[in-house]
Amino acid sequence: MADLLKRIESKDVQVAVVGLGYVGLPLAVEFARAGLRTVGIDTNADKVQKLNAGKSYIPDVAGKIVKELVGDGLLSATTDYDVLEDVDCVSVCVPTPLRKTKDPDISYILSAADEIARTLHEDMLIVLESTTYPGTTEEVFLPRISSNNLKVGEDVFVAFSPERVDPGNETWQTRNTPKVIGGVTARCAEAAAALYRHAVEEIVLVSSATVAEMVKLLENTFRMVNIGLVNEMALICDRLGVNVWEVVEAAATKPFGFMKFTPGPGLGGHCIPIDPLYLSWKMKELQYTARFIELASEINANMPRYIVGKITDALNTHGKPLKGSKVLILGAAYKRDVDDVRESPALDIITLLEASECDVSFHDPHVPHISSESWSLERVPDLMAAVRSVDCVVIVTDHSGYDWPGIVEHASLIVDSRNAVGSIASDEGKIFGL
Ligand code: SAJ
Repeated sequence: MADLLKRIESKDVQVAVVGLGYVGLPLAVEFARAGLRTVGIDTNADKVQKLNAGKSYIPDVAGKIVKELVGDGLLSATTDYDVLEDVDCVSVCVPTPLRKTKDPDISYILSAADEIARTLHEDMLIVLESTTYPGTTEEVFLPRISSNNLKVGEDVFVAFSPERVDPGNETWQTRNTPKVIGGVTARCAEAAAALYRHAVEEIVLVSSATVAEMVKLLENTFRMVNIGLVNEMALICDRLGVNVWEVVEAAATKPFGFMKFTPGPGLGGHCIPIDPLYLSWKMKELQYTARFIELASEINANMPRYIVGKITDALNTHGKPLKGSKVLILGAAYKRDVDDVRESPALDIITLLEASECDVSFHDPHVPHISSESWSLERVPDLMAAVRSVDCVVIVTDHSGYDWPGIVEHASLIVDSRNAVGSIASDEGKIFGL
């Protein structure tokens, strides 16, 4: 341990990051920028090739920095896990999706653990970053990587440190976002903290890996439940004939005891809709029902259907049935100014519209193509021509690149599931808000 700690502090270690996605690539870059020789491992040969060519494929990571670090020999990538035989510290940043049954899928964690087990050696630090249910690190990951002759806390060191990446956030990035770390033992935490101090400005040590796993789940459950609450307020305000956006904006003037969340077409991304379900799934094993999580998940999951109801009502005011009407969806990504469509409510809205034999098209400045099991769409090539030609324009994601005044002027009917148009247009009867 003393030797590893000394080598970490003097940067005389080889670091690896497994999983070069929106979490792993920024982390690998920060380790390399700190002067640590860092190798990224990913099963996607295309990502590996791009990184070794000095290119970034993650919008939040500047290609210029990747090029410099690769050129300086501080950063490289490979698909070959054998490199772990010469690696001292490895961070695991692989996806943790849900299965179709809504159960956790930790298969990526397990396959990374198997590769680490195969290459495990003395004085190795392993940090799991992937969001997962409480107990994974100590009950699943640790036994999977352990070997009989290497004792955790003495010969090998294991910790959990949740990723806190907010894609597209230009203020809070990997280096300046406080990093929570919980070790399987105190010495594990000490080793992980020594490593991460090179990459992040603030370390927050907690007493165990399970506490660290729970910290992340509280963070994301907090968001899911509050988004579910404000979406339910939207349903309530709709029945009262009150503008929910006006209510939210006015409530947000309270300088204490309130945090603003905004209603929307549903809950997208590969984190917020998913991570809390890891917790509710685990609690079922312990005969406990996490009711807030299940209720919020249900409300958020039903928002696309509510939006389709609004589209139906709007077309009805123009004497048009949903069937056969032309509807243009603006913004397919799951949130503003990103190119990611995972769990995007836009896909659910399109699926529902397609089921009603509506003629659906879409535009998104960041997304050229979208598909699901039953349909596949290319982005319309001429946005304003499409806006003029359709029966209804539906705003799902209000990307900052759109010319909202121009769209409002030329659209015959608009359903706004975000507040972009609401903040611009005053033309009653043409715009249906959430
Ligand atoms: N959304 C609303 N209303 C809101 C806020 C968000 O409808 O008031 C929707 C968004 O449109 C999006 C979804 O919820 O579809 C998720 O939004 P998000 O802002 O949480 O976006 P993510 O999932 O990219 O990023 C989050 C991080 N976001 C913030 O902290 C602001 C954070 O929760 C996690 O660090 C990250 O996921 C993660 O990786 O867990």
